[in-house]
Amino acid sequence: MFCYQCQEALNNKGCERVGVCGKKPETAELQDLLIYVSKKLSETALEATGKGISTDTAGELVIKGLFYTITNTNFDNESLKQMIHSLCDEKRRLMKQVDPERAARIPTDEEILQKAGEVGVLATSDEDIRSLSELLIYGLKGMAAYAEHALVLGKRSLEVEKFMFRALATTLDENRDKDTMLNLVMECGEKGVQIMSLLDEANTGTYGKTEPTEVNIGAGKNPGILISGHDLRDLADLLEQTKDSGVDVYTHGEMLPAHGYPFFKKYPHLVGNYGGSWWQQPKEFESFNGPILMTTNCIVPPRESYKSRIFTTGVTGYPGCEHIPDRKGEEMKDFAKLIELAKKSAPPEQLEEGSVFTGFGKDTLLANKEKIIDAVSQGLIKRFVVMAGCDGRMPSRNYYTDVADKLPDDTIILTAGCAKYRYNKLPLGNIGDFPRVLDAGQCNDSYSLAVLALKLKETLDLDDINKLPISLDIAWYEQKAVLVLLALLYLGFKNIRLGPTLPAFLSLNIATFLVENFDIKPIDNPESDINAMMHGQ
Ligand code: SF4
Ligand code: SF3
Repeated sequence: MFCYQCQEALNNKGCERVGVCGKKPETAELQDLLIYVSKKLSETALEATGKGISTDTAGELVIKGLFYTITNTNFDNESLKQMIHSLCDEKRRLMKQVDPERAARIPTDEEILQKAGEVGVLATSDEDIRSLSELLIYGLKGMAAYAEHALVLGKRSLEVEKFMFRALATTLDENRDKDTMLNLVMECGEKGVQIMSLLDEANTGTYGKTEPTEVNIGAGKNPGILISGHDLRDLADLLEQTKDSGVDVYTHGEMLPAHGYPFFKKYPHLVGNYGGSWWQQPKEFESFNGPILMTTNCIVPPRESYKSRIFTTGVTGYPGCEHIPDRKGEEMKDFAKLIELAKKSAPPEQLEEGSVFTGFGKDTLLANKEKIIDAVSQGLIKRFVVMAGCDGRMPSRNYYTDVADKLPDDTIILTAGCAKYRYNKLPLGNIGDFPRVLDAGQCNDSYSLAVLALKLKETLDLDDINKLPISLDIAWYEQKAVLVLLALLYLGFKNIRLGPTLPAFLSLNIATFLVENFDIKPIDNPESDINAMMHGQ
């Protein structure tokens, strides 16, 4: 195996024997194969779109296939194989319509499975082409995740899907050059903005515009179900089925921002958020005592002591954990097994008490735009620091806690994604009506922060977004953060600090290109970075 797609890649080079995330070699090779068949299906889908043949199913399968391979999403070889079969079947079905003769020559699934181990990252020998291809593929994985969430809520963009087909198909072209790949990487950022905007529309259209909300982080006396990941529709189904059951529902990790949507406030048994970010699962899932539903990444390989309480659903999978099947049409998913188990479980052990704030999505931010501009012109707010992205288990991520803690009192931290858990429980106080940490939501809601910046630029009549008093200090871990980064670059943001380490998949030349053209920089120590950011550097 060889994998270097996340920030934990061993020695910041790559995992070769087993993943730091716990991914085994066979799983890694099946994931590589799933990417490969996604590329092969994309080639055919691209031809099909040229002939006016519907690619709706191919689009859905490529989206799901890529999402399966995001770090900490699916560790289950059987479901990976199933997905590979589904993509191969769809390729045959589409090719029969495109060109029946070529359809007859498509290898069998058995022949394709034998390619596992041959089609991974290292199959591309030129280091810079490999680097750009993987940068593109990881961006596409992030795009697939957001497209999948939008699809669940009935929204899709055929334009984005067509781009995914074209980009994936290009990575199969042995003659692809650096310029072609660079252009696709930039276009990936553009389509990233589109897909995050579509997801925002899907989320706010279905569950209402987010509003500032205080979320309890303590534990109650009833047994509970913990729901983790990013899928809001799973939360809606779960809340409906647990109504009046005596079982409380707690959000975990990236589900915390759900509390900001008006729709979920009608459920009094959605009582709070339990625990911190994904990597603290072993300790926190142990003490939760009740069933836990993983709707998307991030799954940490569970300990035997609580494994029987973990349920996967959607794109997630873990061998030995029960998988809740997809909903049929407009029906709800059936969470009866979790509810039954919850009723027999002890209530969660209290880990902490107090509350955190969320719900500062684009609608709240834009509604407060004039107030924000006033606070800046009166000198009450000197600078905004965007600390969006992911959390992770490396101790070097204490940097983000230190930066939040040491930033001057006249700064506001804008956040989205699970990076917030490094500082959202610190007593950082308020500036006027605003808490000093404004949480826009999940990682995809970084879009809200970008929209705020674009609107401020417009209102203040600036010719460059980088003239705003905003600094970006982004934390990354998995591939959705790669898409968010590409989207920010597309929107013209420069001078982004990226940590805790620069990606292992950037070759020296590509890293140099990004540094020279976009002023991307690694993080340094909190004091010097704060000093530089306060001077707009
Ligand atoms: Fe290693 Fe990250 Fe790949 Fe897991 S996802 S194998 S930790 S690089
Ligand atoms: Fe977190 Fe996994 Fe990235 Fe959605 S839940 S931000 S790491």
